[in-house]
Amino acid sequence: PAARCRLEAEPSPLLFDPAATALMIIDMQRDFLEPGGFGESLGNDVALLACAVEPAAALLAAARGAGLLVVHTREGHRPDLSDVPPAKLARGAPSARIGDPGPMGRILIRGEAGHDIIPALQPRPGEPVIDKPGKGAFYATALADILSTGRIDTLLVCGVTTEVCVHTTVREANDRGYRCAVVADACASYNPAFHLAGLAMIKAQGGIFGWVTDSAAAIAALA
Ligand code: C5J
Repeated sequence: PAARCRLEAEPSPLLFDPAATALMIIDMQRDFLEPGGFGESLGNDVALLACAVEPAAALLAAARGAGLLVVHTREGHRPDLSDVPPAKLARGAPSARIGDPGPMGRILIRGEAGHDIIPALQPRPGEPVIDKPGKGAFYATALADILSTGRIDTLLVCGVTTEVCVHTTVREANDRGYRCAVVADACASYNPAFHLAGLAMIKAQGGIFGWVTDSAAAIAALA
């Protein structure tokens, strides 16, 4: 498809066609961003993710305005835990495990309040919501089919956390041939050093598996 927009990014500008570009918002769920959910159960300070909300909301508005396909993802599991690998369930020493009761319902379980996307980034009808059991958005989901049906070749990616679900998804997408630009300030990590390192890894070596940009540049490119 014809490349019509120019995104300022590192390590180089990226030319993209909005009709072939999707915005992917990764796991901006109450379970990760609000107290009492999965993120906090693992010992994290969830306030560290709040900085990504406004940039992601501005990016979402710009993407909708430009007519991009918007794809939301949610990490979570079936109520009977049949899709949780035992190794994931048993990992670490959390204060509450996946499926345990919490103030936002059962931790990381589909249908519970904590599993929902935060109010500022609620999906609109018609926007695909990918429920994923893993860190990457392609594993055990229909994402590949949705992107190929939409004739998508480029992804703008934001969400949480930079070095876990954003990174895994971008690595998977890169191997599948998608050009991925990660929107740095619309991503966040419980560990700010990991956020920076994660972004540095993506754009190193001439953009070894993607590009890094920010919300101002992405919004300007979509205007
Ligand atoms: C994590 C995620 N960190 N969405 N999930 O477990 O990054």
